[in-house]
Amino acid sequence: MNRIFSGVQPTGNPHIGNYLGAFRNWVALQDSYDAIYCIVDLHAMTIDYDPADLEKTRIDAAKILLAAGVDPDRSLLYTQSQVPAHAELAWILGTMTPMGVLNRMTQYKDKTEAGHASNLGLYAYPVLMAADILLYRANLVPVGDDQRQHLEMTRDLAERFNNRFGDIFPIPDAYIPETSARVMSLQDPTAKMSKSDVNVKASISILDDPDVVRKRIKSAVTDSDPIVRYDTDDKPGISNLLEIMGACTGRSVEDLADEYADSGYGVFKEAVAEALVEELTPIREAYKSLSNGDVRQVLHTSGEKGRDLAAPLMREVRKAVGLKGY
Ligand code: AQP
Repeated sequence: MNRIFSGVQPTGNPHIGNYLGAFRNWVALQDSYDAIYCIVDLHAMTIDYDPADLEKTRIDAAKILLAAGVDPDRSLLYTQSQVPAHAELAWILGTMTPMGVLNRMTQYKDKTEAGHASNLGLYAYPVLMAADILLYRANLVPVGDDQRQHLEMTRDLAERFNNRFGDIFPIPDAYIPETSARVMSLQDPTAKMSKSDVNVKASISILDDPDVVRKRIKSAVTDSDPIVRYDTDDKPGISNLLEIMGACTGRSVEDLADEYADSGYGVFKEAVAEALVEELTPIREAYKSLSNGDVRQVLHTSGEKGRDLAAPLMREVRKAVGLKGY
């Protein structure tokens, strides 16, 4: 069976962008792939954080994934720091990453411009992400559109490594969904929805109550032309809502735009909110039924399996780069 790998940062409340762009596909792909999902806590340390919060956000992220349908009997779900080989492989890959390649990565620029302190970890974030993926010889990486550039770099690093040291890594493909690959902020539909957005009205958390979901959709920024139409350039707010509703109902944005074209924004927004409430309610209910103890047990068991899976690959890598053990 081919393998998939993907990760989420425990940096706050996961939002509907994370769910529609990534988590939902993680759940669906478990049927046909050997799946490894990771709470990437080493990545979360690249921006300012409180150590006391990290435990809560790690458990919460794992609990949300289990509630959304990640099945620990079929997939691994653990935290990145449980498998030290992620960091070791990142170092080795870092030694063959040209500075020019890292300078072109937009995430570092975006984060530092948004006020996050610059540090080596944040700058080298894409190298650690490449290590996460390559460590398990993943063939496919289901992610949102914002990770496209990092995936390209991962492919490039795998090729560089293979060319120099022998064919060790498969070249992984990105799996980016056709709709909702970039769910936009509800307050600025030209920017992606993000956990780190300080404006609470900009996003909807996966665990938000139905009333909060309805309020957020009602206050979503749109435009003054009352026609519901899919046009990401002229009507980014309405297009974003159409994509959200399309992802929740399985209907195309064109079909939805036809149905709601003349119904007015109020009626359309109510329909979007109800579709979202229907999609999120089972996850919220399942989340409530899981205990922190259950989640820790899953992480513990999966972490052990992750270390066992990574060990033979790291032996091969060390030997290939000239670090054979004694
Ligand atoms: N808006 C989004 N639309 C679709 N997919 C998204 N993803 C993230 N945002 C969207 C995908 O979710 C997975 C986990 O990503 P993450 O943990 O990096 O989430 P984030 O929301 O990007 O996190 P932060 O902490 O808020 O970071 P910034 O500030 O960079 O946005 C990934 O597959 C991602 O593609």
